[in-house]
Amino acid sequence: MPRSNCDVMAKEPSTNLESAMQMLIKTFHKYSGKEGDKYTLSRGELRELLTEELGNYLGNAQDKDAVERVMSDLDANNDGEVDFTEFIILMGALTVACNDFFLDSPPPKNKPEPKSDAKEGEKKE
Ligand SMILES: [Ca+2]
Ligand SMILES: [Ca+2]
Repeated sequence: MPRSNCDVMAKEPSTNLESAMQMLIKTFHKYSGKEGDKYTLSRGELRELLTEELGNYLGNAQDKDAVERVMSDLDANNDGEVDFTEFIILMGALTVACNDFFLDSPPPKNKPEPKSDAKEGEKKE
C-alpha cells in the first residue's frame, strides 16, 4: 500500500477534510479495539459503533436484525468481522446517500439569476 501522504495522522489536521479522515480512523479504532482482533469490528463492536455514532442515520440499529443486515452487507470477505476497508465502504455509501438527499432537496428560493446577457453581440466572429 502506498503510504506517501499518510503522515496526515502524525500531525494536527489543517483542513476539515483531513479532520474528517482522522475522525473516521479514530472512530473505527475506538470500537475495533474493544474485543478480539484490535483491527476489526466484531458483531458487538459494530453494533456499538452503529448505535453510538450513527444513531441518526440508522435509527433502528438497536434492532438485532438491522445489525445482522449491515454486517452481512459489509463483510465482503465473510470472516464475520468488519475491517477498516469494509467500514469505509459503509461510510462511503452513507455519505453518497446523504449527498443524494442534498441533491434532491429543492434549491432555496430567490436564487440570484446570473446576468450573462450584458455583453450580447460582442463575441461574434
Ligand atoms: Ca475487535
Ligand atoms: Ca470482513
